[in-house]
Amino acid sequence: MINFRTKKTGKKKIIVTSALPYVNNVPHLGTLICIISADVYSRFLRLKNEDVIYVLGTDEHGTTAEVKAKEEGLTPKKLVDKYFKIHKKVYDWFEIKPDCFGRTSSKENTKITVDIFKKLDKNGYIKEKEIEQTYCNKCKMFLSDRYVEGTCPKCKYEEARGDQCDNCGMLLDSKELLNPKCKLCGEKPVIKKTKHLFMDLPKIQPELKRWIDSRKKNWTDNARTMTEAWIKKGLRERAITRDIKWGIKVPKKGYEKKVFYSWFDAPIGYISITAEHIKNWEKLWKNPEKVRLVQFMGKDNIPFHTILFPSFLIGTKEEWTLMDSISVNEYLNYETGKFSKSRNQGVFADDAIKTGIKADVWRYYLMRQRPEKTDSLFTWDDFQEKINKELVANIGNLIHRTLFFIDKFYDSKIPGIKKKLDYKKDVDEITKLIDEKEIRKSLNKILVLGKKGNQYFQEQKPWETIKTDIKKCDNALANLVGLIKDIAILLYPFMPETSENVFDYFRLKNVKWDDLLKPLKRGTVIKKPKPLFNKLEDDELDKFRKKFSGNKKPEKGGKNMSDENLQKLNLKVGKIIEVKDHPNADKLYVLKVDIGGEEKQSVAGLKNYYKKEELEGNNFVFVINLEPAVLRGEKSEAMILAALKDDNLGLLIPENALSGEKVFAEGFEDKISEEQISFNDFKGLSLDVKDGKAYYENKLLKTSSGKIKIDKGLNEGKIM
Ligand code: B3M
Ligand code: ZN
Repeated sequence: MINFRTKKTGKKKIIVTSALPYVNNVPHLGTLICIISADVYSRFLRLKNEDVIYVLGTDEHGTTAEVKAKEEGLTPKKLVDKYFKIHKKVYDWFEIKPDCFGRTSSKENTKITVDIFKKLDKNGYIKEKEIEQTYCNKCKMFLSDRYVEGTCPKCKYEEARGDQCDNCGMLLDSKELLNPKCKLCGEKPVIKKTKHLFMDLPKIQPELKRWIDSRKKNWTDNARTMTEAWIKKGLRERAITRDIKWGIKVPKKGYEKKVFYSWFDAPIGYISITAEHIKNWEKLWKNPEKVRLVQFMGKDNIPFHTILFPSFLIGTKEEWTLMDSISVNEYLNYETGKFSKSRNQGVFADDAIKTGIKADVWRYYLMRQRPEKTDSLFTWDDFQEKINKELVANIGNLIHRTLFFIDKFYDSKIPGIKKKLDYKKDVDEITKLIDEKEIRKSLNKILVLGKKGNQYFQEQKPWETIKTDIKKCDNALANLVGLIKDIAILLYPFMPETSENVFDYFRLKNVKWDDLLKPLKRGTVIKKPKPLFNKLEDDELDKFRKKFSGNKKPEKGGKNMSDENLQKLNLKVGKIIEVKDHPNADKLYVLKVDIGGEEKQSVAGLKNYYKKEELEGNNFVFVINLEPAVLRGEKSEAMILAALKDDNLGLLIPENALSGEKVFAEGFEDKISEEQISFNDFKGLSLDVKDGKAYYENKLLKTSSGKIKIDKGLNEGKIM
């Protein structure tokens, strides 16, 4: 039934990378999202018979490690050794199987980094510049931003870090801090001049832009938008050296006391980690004709991979394998806020291991909640619901009831098939989605297939036909067994151990993929089935919640995530592409709206308030789950939201957001109902503007890209 294996014909090889995590902490579930995504994707490619090399490792240099080492009273080397071990253990436990695994503090990385630097220098892309920097007279060293603390110039928070204020979030330069203090000795630092090396990005920009333009069609929206914005603004020179000790020494006169910026050598780590394992690494990394590079990362890493890293490689004037496609995930948040080890808030990898819940189940949940287009939320209720309703009641149930039936009524022997069940379309969809790195969606479709299997079981009623129509019963069970095996194959990239268990029932453990894809033989004696997943009970869940939520209560969602806890309005950002006058009404416009690539028509009474050109090309907020209506002969499939006060009307403007993004009440980004609602339901909801901000049921409305502004300066009013 399943056949998506391609023939090996000297096609392209594929390098898959996932961002290299810093090793100064135990990774949390959010960090694992990107790594598991790359693992799922590369397992899928291997299953397809592609030549894939998955590269993973740890990012070990830089200020983050140096600061943490001081905190723990270790040398940076001891610190990264300690956390490297922890990371390695975590990845093994989560069944992450890179082909090459390594560290950026390796000799190989120094060698390749220095080599690339020298070529950049020779080709005139490295500039020397004198800058002013904070210096501690007592410690006799320049202080990188993180080594300075002081009062935030904006919010007056007294413990702001030199690079950022943790209280108001403002990005800072340590020179701007009021009452600056050296983090090491408490002394007030002075400003001194120092030289640094800069990558001449303005000089390489034209060439870089040509490359970006040739590739960006393969990038996720977030990566494309951010990169284009950087290019449009014009690139600036970027320092690639730092005044710290822990890092790769800069091989240039006058720079003996400096090291490379960790974002210079970290991406080069992908190359050196490969080189440590594969002698002919240049055949992979300097072979753009034959090799494709696919990179997974979180959204804060975009410009380093679409601008900096490619510039470093292009500037050598050698032929490197540059990124072909990128997959950027957004953030996973925890129910009581951000993940924080020090506040004992959130689930960290070591905690996850200690819960006793299998790695496969965690992998499943993290990919089901993969923040693909917007941030997503980890909540214990949702975790329980997905385990119990999806793994236990859908997939697990289908597998168990089928195998149990065969065990009990067929003497464990697989019966023969007469008429094959057809689910090729489902399989094609699932594999196409994962090919396109739509990992979450692909997993959703596997669930749909599981549901269809359960329905088929119900319709076929084997418990009756076993007595009344044995041929029909045989056929149903044989089909179900085939379907189960295919589901296990499709699930393999996500849940390898579970799939192996299913293969084992059919005595197919450790057989080659090609053999696994062949139909099951009639008469095969299956092993005695045991349930694959355990239900997660309430009392256990409460225990976890207590343990991992510090003293804070979840922001929402009481016991069960029930319907009343859903955001009933499905709101999205839409871009108006065309405005026409309504043919039969003089106050109405007919709008053509793009909502994340889908075109919808909307009829809106805006003519007295807005000119066409104020609307065209701009983003607004639309309700997309309202019953479609026909207004004076024109259909309306989406409704634009506006605030109204007396005779003034202002539309809701999502700042920085892209068409298609979710608009949600704070805390509800992952609890948005898809169900249609009537206009009467809509009128019953509370939507209003207070202090110039939009609220839905008294919760702030926003997108994961930013705030919702109310146009025309409306400060108060009703939203409709
Ligand atoms: N270590 C940042 C991070 O862990 C950084 C990624 C490096 S990728 C070459 O998010
Ligand atoms: Zn000092």
